[in-house]
Amino acid sequence: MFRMLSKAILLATVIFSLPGWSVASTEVQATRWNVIFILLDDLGATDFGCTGSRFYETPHIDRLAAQGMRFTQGYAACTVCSPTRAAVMTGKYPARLHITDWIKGHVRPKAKLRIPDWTMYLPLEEVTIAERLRLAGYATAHVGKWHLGDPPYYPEHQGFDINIGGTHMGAPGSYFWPYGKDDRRVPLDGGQEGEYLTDRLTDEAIRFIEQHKDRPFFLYFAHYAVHTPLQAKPELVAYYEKKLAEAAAKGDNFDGQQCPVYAAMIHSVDENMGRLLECLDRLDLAERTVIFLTSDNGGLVLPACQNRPVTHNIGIRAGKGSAYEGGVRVPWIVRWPGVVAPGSLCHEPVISIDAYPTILEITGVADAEGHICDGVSLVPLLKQQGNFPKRALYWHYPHYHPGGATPYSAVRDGDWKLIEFFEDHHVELYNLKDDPQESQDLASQLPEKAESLRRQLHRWREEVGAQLPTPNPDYQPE
Ligand SMILES: [Ca+2]
Repeated sequence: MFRMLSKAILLATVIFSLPGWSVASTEVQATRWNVIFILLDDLGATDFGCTGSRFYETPHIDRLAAQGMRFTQGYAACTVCSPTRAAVMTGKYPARLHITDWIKGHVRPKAKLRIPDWTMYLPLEEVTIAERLRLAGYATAHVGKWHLGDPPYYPEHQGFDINIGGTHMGAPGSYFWPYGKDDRRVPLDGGQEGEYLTDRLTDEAIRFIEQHKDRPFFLYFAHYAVHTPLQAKPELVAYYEKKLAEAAAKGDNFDGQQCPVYAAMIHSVDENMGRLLECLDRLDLAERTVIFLTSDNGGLVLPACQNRPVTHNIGIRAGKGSAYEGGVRVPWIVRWPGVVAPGSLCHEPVISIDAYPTILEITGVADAEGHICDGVSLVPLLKQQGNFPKRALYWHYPHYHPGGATPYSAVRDGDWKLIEFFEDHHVELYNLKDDPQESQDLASQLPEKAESLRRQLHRWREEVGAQLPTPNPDYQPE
C-alpha cells in the first residue's frame, strides 16, 4: 500500500512540476498524507490501558497503539498547558518563546522569587505548523482547546481555516451543554440538554473530515478532557464506582488510580477515539492518515476528587505542576499506516517540540526560511532506521505552581536527569534507568556529573534566551 502511495506521490510530483500544473493539483493533493494531531489535556503517562492502567478502560486507544508505535519515554515540553501547546505549534522550546506558564499563570507576590515578565500569548510572527501546511494546500482545522492568548491570537489568526471551540480558556465552565457561562463558556452553538463536550468536539472533528475527505487536511484536535472540572456521564461514573468498589472488596486499589469520574472522562475520550477511527475507515481515509496522540502535561495528582487524587502516575514521581517525571511524562502514540510497524515500541525520549518537524517531514512540506526549530523529526524512529541524533531534552519553568513546583530548570541527557531549583540553587540528580521514581538524589555522590549537567543546562538557557526569576523585594517567608 505504502509503495503504491509513494509512486502516486512521485507521479503527482512530476505532474506538479510540469507547466499547467494547476490542472493536476487536485491529484497531487489527493495523494498526500492527512495529519490528525490529538492533544489531550492533563492526561497522565499511565492513564491508558496500553500504558499501564488497570482501572481506566481504553480499548480504542490501545488498538491505535497496537496499529502504530508507542513511545515509552514520551514527554511534554512543560508541566502545564499553554507552553506545551505553543511548543507543538512552533517546534520551539517554551523557554525560547518566553511562554513558560499556563495563561494567565499563577501569582505569588510574597514568594522568595519574582517571576519574569513572560509572554501570555503566541505572537502572530511565530510560524505555526498550521501556517506551513495551509500554505502547502492543506485544509486546516482547530477543534477544542487553544489556550494561547486572547482573541487577536486565536487559531483563525495562526494558520487554521476553522476554529471550533478554541478560546483563551484553559478549561470549560462545564463539560455539559451549554458548556459554562459567560467568559467560561466554550463557544459551541446548537447543542442540547445533556450533550457532552467530548462527544460534541468529536462530532465537529468528524464533520470537518467528511467535508475535506478529498483534499489533504490537518486536524489539530485538542480535547478539553481530561482537565478539571471533573464531570462525566452519570452511567459511566456509576460503572467505574462499581468497578472500584468490587476491586476494593478484594483489596485491590488499582495502583492508586481511584477516581470514578476521571475514569469516566477517559472512557468518553476513548469511545470518541473509536468514533474517529470508524469515520476514517468509513471514508477510506485510514490508509492515508497519520494520527498522533499525546498529552500536554502529566496527570493531576492533587486530591480534587472528593479528597482522593485525580489520578496516579504509576511508577513515576509526582504529577502536573512538578519538576519530576510525573509532571512531564505523557503518552506518545503515532499510527502511520504502511510505514510504522504495528505494535512497535520506541524507548528514545521524545517531546512536544518534535511534532512540528515530524509533521513537516511526513507531509513533505518545507519549513519557513530561517525558522528556528528546537525539535527533531521522529521519522527515523518511526521508520526504525536507527539514525536518530543524540540529544538532550530541557525544561524551564521559572514559576510557582499550586501543584508544588517552585521555579526550576531541568535537563535529561541519556539516563541522567538534573533539576536545578532557583530558590536556593540546589540541584538534584537522578538516573532514570536505575531509579525511574526519582527517589535517590545522586547530586552529592556524583558532584562532577551534576556539575557538568548544570553547566550544560546553563548553556542551553543562554542559547534559547530563557528568562530567569529574580529575588523578590516583597518576599515574606510564610
Ligand atoms: Ca494541561
